[in-house]
Amino acid sequence: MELDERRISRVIIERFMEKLLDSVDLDVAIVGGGPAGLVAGRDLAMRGAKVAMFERKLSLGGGMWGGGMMFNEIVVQEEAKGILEEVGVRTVPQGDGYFSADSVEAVSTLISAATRAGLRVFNCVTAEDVVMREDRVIGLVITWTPVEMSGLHVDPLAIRSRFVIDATGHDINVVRVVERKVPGRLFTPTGVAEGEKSLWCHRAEQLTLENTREVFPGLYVAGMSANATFGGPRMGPIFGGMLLSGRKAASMIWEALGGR
Ligand code: 48F
Repeated sequence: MELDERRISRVIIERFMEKLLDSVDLDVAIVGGGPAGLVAGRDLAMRGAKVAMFERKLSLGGGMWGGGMMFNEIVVQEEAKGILEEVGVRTVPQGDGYFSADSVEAVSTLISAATRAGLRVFNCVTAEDVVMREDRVIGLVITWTPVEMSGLHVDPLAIRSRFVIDATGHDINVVRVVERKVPGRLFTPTGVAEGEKSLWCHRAEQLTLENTREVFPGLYVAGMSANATFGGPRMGPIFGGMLLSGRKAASMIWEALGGR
């Protein structure tokens, strides 16, 4: 068989367009492909939700690749290790309820599990705004990250989604947009994002889970985003809270979708 460059291009273009066209109308749009977004995406896809993830970088995984200070090992606590193990990540007991995992194995396996469950992924795509109707988030405004980076004057595209998850980590990029556009209306005590507090590992892990919830009609926060929105502390390179938060966001949204 003689390879034909045109055929290769056609396959790529057609397959990508199919994916993109089928993602213009979603049950759930997840912004950010770190550990929280990946677990939420896998859980929702496993249940049968139509769910897509938009990640601004070329690779998914967010802050998990680098372990702690580029030592590529992560720590999880007893309650969360099951999430790693159920996708096939090997964990190593370290005594007293601490478990470690290789961060590269953890990220690559979570990505694989999420995509194989049916999560559609659009990498190199930045969510720059939300679509809003009568005070409810009903979708995302997306653009290619290189367009955003280069400052080209190109209009974005919009997609609809019944729910959006801000899993953008410390930056809470989606929450910040909503805060700017409808000031004082977030479901936080002050109506605005409280901002993340300095490191307190134990409290942060508890609060990440508690803070995983709807922050504006149609918009949920998961992972570090939850603490940055509701004023919880950061936790450093322990990742159990991220995994459990992604799972909680998926369960809440699945219920809000009617659990079908
Ligand atoms: O930061 P990130 O890994 O978020 P997470 O899932 O996990 C946090 C931990 O990694 C770590 C921690 C635990 O110890 O505190 O920081 O809560 O992943 C967030 C992802 O969102 C992407 C970003 O590139 C990263 O991969 N992202 C941020 N803003 C946008 C975005 C945006 N506007 N559009 C698309 N992706």
